[in-house]
Amino acid sequence: MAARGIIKMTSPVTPSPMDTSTSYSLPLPTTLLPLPCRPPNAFIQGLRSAVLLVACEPLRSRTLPSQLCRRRRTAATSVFAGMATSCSGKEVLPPALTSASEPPPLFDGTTRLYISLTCPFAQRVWITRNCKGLQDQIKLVPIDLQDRPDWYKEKVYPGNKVPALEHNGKVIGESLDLIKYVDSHFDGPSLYPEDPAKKEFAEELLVYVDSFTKAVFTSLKGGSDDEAAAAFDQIEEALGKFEEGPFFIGQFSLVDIAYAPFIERFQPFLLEVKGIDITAGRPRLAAWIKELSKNDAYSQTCADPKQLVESYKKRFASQL
Ligand SMILES: N[C@@H](CCC(=O)N[C@@H](CS)C(=O)NCC(=O)O)C(=O)O
Repeated sequence: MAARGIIKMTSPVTPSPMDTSTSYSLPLPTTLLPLPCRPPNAFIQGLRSAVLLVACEPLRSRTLPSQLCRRRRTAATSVFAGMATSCSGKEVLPPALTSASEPPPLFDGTTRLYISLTCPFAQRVWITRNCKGLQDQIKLVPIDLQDRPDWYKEKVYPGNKVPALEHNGKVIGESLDLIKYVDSHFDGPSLYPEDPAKKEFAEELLVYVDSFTKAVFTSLKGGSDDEAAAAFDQIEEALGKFEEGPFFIGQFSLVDIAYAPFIERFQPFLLEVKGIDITAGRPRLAAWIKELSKNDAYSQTCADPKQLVESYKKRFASQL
């Protein structure tokens, strides 16, 4: 572990069960639409606005090129500075594919990222793709996990989970491997530190993330709240390692991406259901969440917090 011994390592865990909330879908092509600045986590609201804007076709065609340019400029400069201030359009996604859907033309040279719109693991890779400005190079293919097409397991990914990435004639899975893969195999700003001390700490935090989520899930499944509190305390401590903050290794990186989708879910659920404010007494975590919410690459992927809470209520109903 780190020189300061921030993270206590525990044994690796098995993957968390899938997020069972409903997938969102819109019968629209993948494209970027101009939208005004919106508060983070307004996914549903954003989709509604997107539908309205589709009706405004002239506005869309007039504004689209500059939106794309802004993304590319951001990607070519600094993720942290660029993403934190960017307020570009919301990407409208194609409908989730179901058992009734035909497979896409597999291995035709298109790079496809298979996701579920409610899966935190898939969200990691989706954020990475957005941060690197790869919206045009990596096509998102949402899958309806509740009504999964047979061809997904048979022809795409035998692991039958999301995320999976179809690239260069092969398909690979596992979100933590994939965020590194996307970072190192595609253009765009590097999301991994070169500085050896930061790199070492980043590795430790990427190993720790499963233990962190396991500790919180254990408490959600009826375990003691202390276990989750200790896990959040470790995050608070880790966020203090590099003073330039507010991100784990100072600058926004894959580490933030690995934790963000889970904290996005834990925070509103713990607040609503257990009355626990995870940011109370944890100013660095509060600052991290605040700064992250300004990151357009991330907020593009956020789900409606109310829907996330409802999904977790169903999932942990027997423990509530
Ligand atoms: N360890 C995997 C976990 C992926 C995962 O569990 N994905 C869920 C959705 S959130 C899934 O596809 N579940 C389908 C299933 O288990 O059948 C990763 O990090 O990518």
